[in-house]
Amino acid sequence: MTSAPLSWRELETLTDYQIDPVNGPTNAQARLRLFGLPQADVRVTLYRDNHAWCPYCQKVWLWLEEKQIPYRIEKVTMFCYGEKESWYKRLVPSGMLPALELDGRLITESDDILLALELAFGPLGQGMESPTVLPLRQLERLLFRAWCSWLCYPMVSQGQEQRHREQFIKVVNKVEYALASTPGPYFLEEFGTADVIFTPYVERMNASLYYYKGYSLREENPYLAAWFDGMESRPTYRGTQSDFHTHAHDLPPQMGGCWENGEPKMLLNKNRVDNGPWIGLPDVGYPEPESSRAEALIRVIKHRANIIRVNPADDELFEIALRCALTWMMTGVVCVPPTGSDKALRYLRDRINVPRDMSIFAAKRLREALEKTASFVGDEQGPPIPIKHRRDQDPAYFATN
Ligand SMILES: N[C@@H](CCC(=O)N[C@@H](CS)C(=O)NCC(=O)O)C(=O)O
Repeated sequence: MTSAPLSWRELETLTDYQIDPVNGPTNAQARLRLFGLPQADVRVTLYRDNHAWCPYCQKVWLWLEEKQIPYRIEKVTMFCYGEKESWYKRLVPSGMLPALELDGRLITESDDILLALELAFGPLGQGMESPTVLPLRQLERLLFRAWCSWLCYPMVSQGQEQRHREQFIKVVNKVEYALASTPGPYFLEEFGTADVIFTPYVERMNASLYYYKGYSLREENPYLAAWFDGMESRPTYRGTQSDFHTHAHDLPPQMGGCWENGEPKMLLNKNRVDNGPWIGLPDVGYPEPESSRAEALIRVIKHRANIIRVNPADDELFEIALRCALTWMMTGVVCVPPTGSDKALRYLRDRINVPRDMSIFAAKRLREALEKTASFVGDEQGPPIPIKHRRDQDPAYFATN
């Protein structure tokens, strides 16, 4: 049996999800973070990308959140998403992110930023230059290079693909060894800078190798699995964490391309990341919060005018289809959307960005509702996600929050 979709007003009554972006848990929407301290205590401004995607920004972001240093956030557009703000080019002519202002002094380069923050506020666990952290920083760069060599160049033969895979796994084994030599899940006895430094790229490796190579970093390596679990026990990390879908499609323009190996496992993984089911993917290991659907709903309600405007479909048709998907997500009641809206629903399914738009489980529930609702009327995919740029995600089309 099919029903009419709920109105926006009716949908609004189904969510009371709210967080305090300033003093509450780590979140990608905040412009100011105070951790309960007065605004007069703010000495730091972090210039970060609008998409909450930049790995070097994530490193500094996570550090500030862990240390609970009050800070302001200024969001900047990355080149492949749209026009870089002219005020930022005046501040940092290269346009590179992150940058940070500390007591009025501008610092670029994420490692220099962390060093300056340590001087001002003390280290996070063992500091950047400590003899225990330095070799781990080198290991992180070794892992990064082995990952790039495997993922970011077209492989001319099976043999070459195999060699790069083995080379990467060799470095992963060193990482496993380092993690095995500490009593807990982290790189050193206590959580600290070393974990923060590994976080952005290990997260991106987990996503991209699953999708492009059929290799599951988190599932195939017990110590890295425990490290991911340890990281996910921290609300700071959860607030910065992305999902496989976002990374798989944001990485190619940033890295200059990601190459699939075409193996059966890879093809299965890719299909699952693109078309679901998203619940159960090894991009997250902690249990789903009860609020995930309510969070997804409030985010769509807040941005619905822009979401409808940027969708390539007719506004009226898509508006009804979107309410059908949200009705199903919140109530389980099936509403068949208008004919031809399958493509439009999948366009949005493919453009939910984690954590920019919502947290990982909220995004999974919304993707699921959009896919399910689209499947009632057809199997047409939306326009393909570009791989050379992501101007389909230009923040200029959206409200800034
Ligand atoms: N070595 C720099 C690298 C920073 C970097 O590569 N940033 C990229 C984003 S991940 C960037 O800002 N690119 C310019 C852009 O995409 O707009 C650091 O550690 O801060």
